[in-house]
Amino acid sequence: MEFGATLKPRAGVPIFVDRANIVAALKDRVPMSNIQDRIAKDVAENDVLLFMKGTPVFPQCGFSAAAVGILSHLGVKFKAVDVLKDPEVRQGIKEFSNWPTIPQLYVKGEFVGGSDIMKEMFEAGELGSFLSEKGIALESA
Ligand SMILES: N[C@@H](CCC(=O)N[C@@H](CS)C(=O)NCC(=O)O)C(=O)O
Repeated sequence: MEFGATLKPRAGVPIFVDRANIVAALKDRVPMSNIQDRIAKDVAENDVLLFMKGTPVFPQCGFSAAAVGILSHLGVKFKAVDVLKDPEVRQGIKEFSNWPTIPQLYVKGEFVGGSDIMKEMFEAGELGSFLSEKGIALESA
């Protein structure tokens, strides 16, 4: 049977089989991609990506606030993902990196660490140079 065909079921009521309606109906039942694929895509598409709780303007956790503070101090443009908006992302990101906590910083597809690692690198002057080596622009530099 071809999409767009008109069926005549026994009751005699024609049913129009429309591809768009079938896709829309299936979308709710079949995930377009799993959470790991979604995370991998986001990590691949954003040079500096921070998974955090809350937003850069309203962080919902001190560790996330510290991560944002460090990146902002360095003048790094970054994309933030609020894991509190989606429990699947909150769990999925831990499995993606095999790291149990949030925040999580990714640079050019590479997992860098959480807020403690960011703080240590920043205090040692290593985070700025790491970002520069990766080709990330630092507005404060
Ligand atoms: N030592 C961690 C601190 C982060 C942390 O402990 N995060 C906790 C509380 S915000 C967490 O993500 N817990 C798991 C969860 O809430 O899903 C780091 O360096 O980032």
